[in-house]
Amino acid sequence: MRKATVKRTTKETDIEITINLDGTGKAEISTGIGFFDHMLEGFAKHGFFDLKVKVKGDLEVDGHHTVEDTGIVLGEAIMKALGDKAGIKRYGNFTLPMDDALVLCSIDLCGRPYLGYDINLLTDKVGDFETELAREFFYAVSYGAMMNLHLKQFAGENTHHIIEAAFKAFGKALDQGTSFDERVKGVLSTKGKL
Ligand SMILES: [Mn+2]
Repeated sequence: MRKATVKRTTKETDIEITINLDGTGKAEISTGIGFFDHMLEGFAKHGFFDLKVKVKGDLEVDGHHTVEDTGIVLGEAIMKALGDKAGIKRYGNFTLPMDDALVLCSIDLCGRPYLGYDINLLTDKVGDFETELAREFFYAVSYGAMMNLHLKQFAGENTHHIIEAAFKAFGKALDQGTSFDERVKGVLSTKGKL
């Protein structure tokens, strides 16, 4: 089982995340922001990850530190769980429809951080979640996990649907990139290291 726990405590947030990349989609999420919990549950369910996320953030300020730091710790947990990346497909790609929304997520577990984010959201908030934080989250994940992460929206009018399609597409793409291909000997890189 490729499983890892990462804890991180600052004056702004107190976070503990456990991820099992070879799980079943079981999630226990508590961030204090209902919509963000809903997004992480969708990510775990559709990526078949077991995910425990416990966050105490300074929500009396706003949701920024809570969402950004959860991204950092989730990214670090993904990288730790991946270990030496031997035998994995490395690349993952999924275009996910959700009613009006159509969002592509494409990843490379290459050891280099990069975020491409072409998502246009029409409302400032969904529930208690400030929608500009979606970008902060994915940026933090891409750095924490040292992965290339591209999100591109092809269609969508409903902000809840667009963000949810992005999180689920990320789950599907990460499931693909972290899964094994028996033809891969060592790591899938001409450099010999990922
Ligand atoms: Mn929903």
